[in-house]
Amino acid sequence: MKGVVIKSTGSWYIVMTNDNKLYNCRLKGQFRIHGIRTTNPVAVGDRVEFIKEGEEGNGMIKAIEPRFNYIVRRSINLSKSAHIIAANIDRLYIVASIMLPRTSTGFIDRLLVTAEAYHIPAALIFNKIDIYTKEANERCDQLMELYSSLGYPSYAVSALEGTNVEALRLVLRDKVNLFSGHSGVGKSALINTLDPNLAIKTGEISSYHNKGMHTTTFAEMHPLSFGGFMIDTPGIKEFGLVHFESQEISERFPEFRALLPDCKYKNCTHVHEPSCAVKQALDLGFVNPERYHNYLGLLNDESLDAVDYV
Ligand SMILES: Nc1nc2c(ncn2[C@@H]2O[C@H](COP(=O)(O)OP(=O)(O)OP(=O)(O)O)[C@@H](O)[C@H]2O)c(=O)[nH]1
Ligand SMILES: [Mg+2]
Ligand SMILES: [Zn+2]
Repeated sequence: MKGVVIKSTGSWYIVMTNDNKLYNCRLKGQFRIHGIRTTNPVAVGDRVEFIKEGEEGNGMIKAIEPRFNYIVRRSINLSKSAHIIAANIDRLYIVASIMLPRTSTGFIDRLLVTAEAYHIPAALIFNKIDIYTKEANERCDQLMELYSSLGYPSYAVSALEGTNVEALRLVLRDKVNLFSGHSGVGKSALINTLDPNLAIKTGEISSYHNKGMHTTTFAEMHPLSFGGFMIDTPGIKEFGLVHFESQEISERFPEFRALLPDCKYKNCTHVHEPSCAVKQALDLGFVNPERYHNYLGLLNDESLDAVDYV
């Protein structure tokens, strides 16, 4: 039998087959995934082979199919082991907000670099447009234009009022989608609005900190009634774990990657080198100054190198 892992509850995994049947499965023996040591051998999104065993609806996982991508929570460098959040993701959506809580472009860019590093196509969703002021709306338009131009599809929605949710349904349909972002931006609420059959728990925004309360505590994959899956994840706190080499960071900025062949030095870091095409483009206004600023931040501050899901 074959299926996809939609939930992990410690030593049990809920596996869904093609005909939408659910099985409670255990793992057989030790699993080693090539290349990385993981605290969890099987993650949400993994496609597995299992056999029925024991009571009706129970099974035993025999094999995990090779992943085409995955996203991890722990640094491989620092702790020597990683927690896999999810595997086989068609698109990672960074759910952001201009207000309550505000998402910085520094945070967005760090997450985009991470998605690029794990070879996961990324997109942006600005939620809560129902509460935006005129200035917030302008900022939202500006960021949507910036990120779309870089190849990251961008959407502005309201989970509360359902604005532009239908357009989002069309792109999510029949795909494995992962929502990521700060606590309180409305990841779970948006999934509930997208598919009213779901009733995922949502939280309040702390009135003191204007931040979410970390309501979702583990990644779970929800089958969508209109086809495909939505992986809801816990809100991210910023701090550095995954280390990227300078060269790797510049490769993860698509607009810099495109300009590198025009830099004088093939290993140009676009900081101090003469005849740098990125700095020239920046002076001419073709490279966004905020992106360049965030790039320098990533190069200089290792504590900002990546993100952790807490
Ligand atoms: N005004 C407004 N509030 C929203 C919207 N979407 C979500 N909220 C509210 O924001 C709060 C947080 O929503 P959640 O869905 O729990 O946020 P989350 O991103 O899942 O947070 P974590 O699970 O903690 O990571 C709730 O009080 C929601 O009602 C929206 O479009 N507009
Ligand atoms: Mg949530
Ligand atoms: Zn350069």
